[in-house]
Amino acid sequence: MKRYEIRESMSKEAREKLKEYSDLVAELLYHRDIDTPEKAKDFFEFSYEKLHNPNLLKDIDKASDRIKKALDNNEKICVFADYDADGIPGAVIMSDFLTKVGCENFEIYIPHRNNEGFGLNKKAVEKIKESGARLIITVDCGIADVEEIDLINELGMDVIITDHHEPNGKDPKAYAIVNPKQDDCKYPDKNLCGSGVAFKLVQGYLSKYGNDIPDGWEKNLLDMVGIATLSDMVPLQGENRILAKYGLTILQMTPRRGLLKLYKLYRVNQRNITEDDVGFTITPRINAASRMDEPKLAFDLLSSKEEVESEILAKKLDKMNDERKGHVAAIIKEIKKDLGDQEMNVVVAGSPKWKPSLMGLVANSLVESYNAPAFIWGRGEGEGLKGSCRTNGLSLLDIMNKVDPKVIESYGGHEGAGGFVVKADSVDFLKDELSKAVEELSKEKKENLFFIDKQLELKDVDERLYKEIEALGPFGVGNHKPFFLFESVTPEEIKVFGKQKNHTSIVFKENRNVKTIAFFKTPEDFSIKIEEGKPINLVGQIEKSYFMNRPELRIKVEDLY
Ligand SMILES: [Mn+2]
Repeated sequence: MKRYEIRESMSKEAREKLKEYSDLVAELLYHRDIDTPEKAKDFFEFSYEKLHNPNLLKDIDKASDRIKKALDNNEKICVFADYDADGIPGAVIMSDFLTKVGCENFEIYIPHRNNEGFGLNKKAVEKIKESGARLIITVDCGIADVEEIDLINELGMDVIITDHHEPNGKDPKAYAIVNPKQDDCKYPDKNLCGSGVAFKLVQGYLSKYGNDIPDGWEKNLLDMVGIATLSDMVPLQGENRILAKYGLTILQMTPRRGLLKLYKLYRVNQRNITEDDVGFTITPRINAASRMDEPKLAFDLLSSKEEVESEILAKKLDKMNDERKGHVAAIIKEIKKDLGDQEMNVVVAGSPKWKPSLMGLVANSLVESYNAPAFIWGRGEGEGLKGSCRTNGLSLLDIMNKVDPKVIESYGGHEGAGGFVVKADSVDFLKDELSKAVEELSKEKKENLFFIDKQLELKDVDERLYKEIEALGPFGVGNHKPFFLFESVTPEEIKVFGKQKNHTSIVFKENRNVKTIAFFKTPEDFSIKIEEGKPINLVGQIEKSYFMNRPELRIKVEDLY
């Protein structure tokens, strides 16, 4: 079971500084390190003008000049974009931009997730050369691809890298590198996602060469920047907070046919689209395309200008997403059958028959089921067995760092989500190695605490309270949706619902107006037995659903204990 702790309340002095806000808002701000009236004012002010000048980015001028030259000489341009829900919207941004500035001679290249993998690769570079391109513009990748970039130069092409990944000491010989994370880049905000950087290049280009383009035209692209910013897990602070907010605003009025089809298919309420609609509905569908071996499909859908075509593409993507779910569910079932319900400190499973692109989703689910880090591998093209890992406590990088490099050949990622490559002849040692590493680290590690933002009374949950909370959004990484504790509340009615009877709804005696919902959980899935009439503690988030056009205030359960 998790251990919960309520964040300490504010001192009198701290409260005094934020006196123009309610107790709740002041406390939520304070725990986000927003502790002065100036910072609070800044936090609540969303103005497009607050975005930094794109010309502060290193090489932006050089990049713009090179694009201009390509347009003037009618050189073919290839946009090479990553296949995920950051790269794909970025490709749409570049495609819209090039079209707008009158370029017809360009192509979009999105690599195959399983066969080509992340970033540039030499075969792709050769193909791009054969297609007649003279200039390559990367989106959301490229900063680490030193050898591929040498090849691009050898083949007589130029490359502009736009990326937001850590440069990790390598120094690719690109024509221009636009990446705020470069040491010598003075750009004040280092946290943009890949699409954010691509958008900045567009802004920079238009500020120099965009005289014929209507002022502010680029704001139309913010729906794509918004999706990418919310999908790519970049902190929603500073510029990203504004981009996410404007992104949602543009998503509310986007004319993109592909998006409208997705909204319709999944009953997303366009006028009230939220960050959760993006995260739970749009992002997984964009990712489904590459996971199921058709990365271009998501790009085609988002950039489609045709009514009939977009309808067909949306249905295809929907089918593909269902297939993806089916594959993932089958793999999870297979693993669970194999492992049974024994206790284990790490879940390890794999098969050369599984697509590496699905392993992250499988690992996610197994972390939940076994309450332990999960390492799941499959095989793509080539020799290596590629896997994904997820965790709920220990840092994955710490774990993999302890494993013999003869077993885990290479790895990358963050504390909570990563990827790794295993040598086929040492895969039998993987489980023991990981288990040993986890055991050692668990000894060193202190207990994992889960912080609750504030304790509330159920009777206080109403529209007014929701409005206060909502004003702090958009929520996501770096600005989480607040968790509240409702202590000793009494279930009056417990129901399971949904086609597969796998969700639970509870009405509590203390506030019958607000429904409490636990998705993908039945009453048996909680660590305690829940019964009508027996008081329990509820940890949850207050939100509003617009499903089927029926606004409904509700509490989403995080845990019952
Ligand atoms: Mn990215």
